[in-house]
Amino acid sequence: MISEKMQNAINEQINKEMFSSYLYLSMAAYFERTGLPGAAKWMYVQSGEETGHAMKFFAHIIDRGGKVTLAAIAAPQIDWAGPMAAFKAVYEHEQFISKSITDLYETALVEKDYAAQVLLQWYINEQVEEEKNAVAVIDSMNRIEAHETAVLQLDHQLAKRGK
Ligand code: OFO
Repeated sequence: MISEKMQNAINEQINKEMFSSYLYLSMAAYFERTGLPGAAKWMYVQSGEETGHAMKFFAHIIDRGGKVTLAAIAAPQIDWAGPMAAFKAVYEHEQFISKSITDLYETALVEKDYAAQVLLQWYINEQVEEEKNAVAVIDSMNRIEAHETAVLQLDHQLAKRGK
């Protein structure tokens, strides 16, 4: 059985993961609107991953006989100053999520919740990947600067994201 404290903390994280999914879906719409379908594809894939993250926590609470409590998902931003601003926002958001995951891990340590600790180790690794992916796109964009053709080439590359 999961403690109430751990359960509540995971429920809050489910909301953050669902918000992440919503945020990246909003970015996908932004990229569709601004003619960068490859970047939109990247965001659709990312949005789907975030729903998966939420569902992994969801299943954990259920498996341990706890109560999943879904809260309202805040409205995400709908416009960005450009592709670089959007991907920088991804990186900032992922840093925020990484901090949130390590806070959850601290709670699992205090609660002596070993099952949650094992689950959270997966998320700690995943956050390394999430931050790395955002930084990789920002780095490519930094090299491109204002060359429109190169932006379109990068967009073509982003369209190849499988998962
Ligand atoms: Fe769920 O990792 Fe991104 O937000």
